[in-house]
Amino acid sequence: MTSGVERIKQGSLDCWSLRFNNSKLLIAQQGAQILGYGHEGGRPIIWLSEEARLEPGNSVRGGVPVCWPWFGDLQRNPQSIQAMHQQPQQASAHGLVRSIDWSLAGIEQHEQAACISFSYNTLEQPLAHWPHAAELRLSVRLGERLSISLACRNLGEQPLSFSQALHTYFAVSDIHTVGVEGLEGCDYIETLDNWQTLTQSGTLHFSGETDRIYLHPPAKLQICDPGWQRTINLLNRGSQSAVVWNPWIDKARRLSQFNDAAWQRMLCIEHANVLEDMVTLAPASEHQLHLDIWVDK
Ligand code: TA6
Repeated sequence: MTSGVERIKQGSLDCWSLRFNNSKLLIAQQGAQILGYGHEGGRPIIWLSEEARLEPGNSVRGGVPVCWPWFGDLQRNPQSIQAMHQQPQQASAHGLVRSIDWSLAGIEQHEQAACISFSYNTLEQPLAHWPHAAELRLSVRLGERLSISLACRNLGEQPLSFSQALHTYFAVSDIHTVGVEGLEGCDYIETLDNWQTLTQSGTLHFSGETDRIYLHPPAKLQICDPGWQRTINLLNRGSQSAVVWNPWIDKARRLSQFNDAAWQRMLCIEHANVLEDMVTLAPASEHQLHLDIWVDK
């Protein structure tokens, strides 16, 4: 068993390369954003746009963007989350921390894994128009599985309300042939059709733009990819909402850092706490969102 952690530059971003046996992972200090994960000589498990702009201050398309202290459009969030921001109408999508540097909190490598963690403390690095005291910690453990955890601690004297997501982009052989198992029977919000609530019947397959918020899905989901003869397993704790997104043809053309044909090779399954699953933390308390990812051949 060999593991290693090496600091590297990727584009203009300060990154770390983690290795464990034949697994490899790339993570950027900016946004504590995982930019890639896979096995040596194998196909990627986590997808990064071939047009990704790896430049400071720029959100990067792909990997695992951390969406916090809100997910999506702030004005689509519960009032208590909107009220945490001084100018909610001006706020950009997916929160404030995915395109700014976090602090390196720790590196560890041993026989069983290579680990790295980053923290973001709003008392030390204040966030524009969001004057609240909180500390985030993003921890990654690269072993036989990839384990990601996002912890948020309320450092203030008032309750802290937020929504969040690990906005994970997965690599797939062909979106037309992929199925997502585990969602059958789950209610979901169809954001592309008046945000109405519908119920998933059977395996989720894809035949058009898909942008759904699944409510109370099971802890384990699977991406079944017959083209690459693999199943990506996703096991989460701490999230009761999962966003499933593929832009398909037309939206792909409108997206930044996104090749017109890339929609066929990616799928987002985002473990989140959004809408009724938002988080409100009492002073000094902490919330943790964990995600384990591994592939069965
Ligand atoms: O998670 C789904 C989503 O909200 C989509 O609607 C799309 O906007 C995607 O996130 C990408 O958002 P971004 O701001 O990274 O381009």
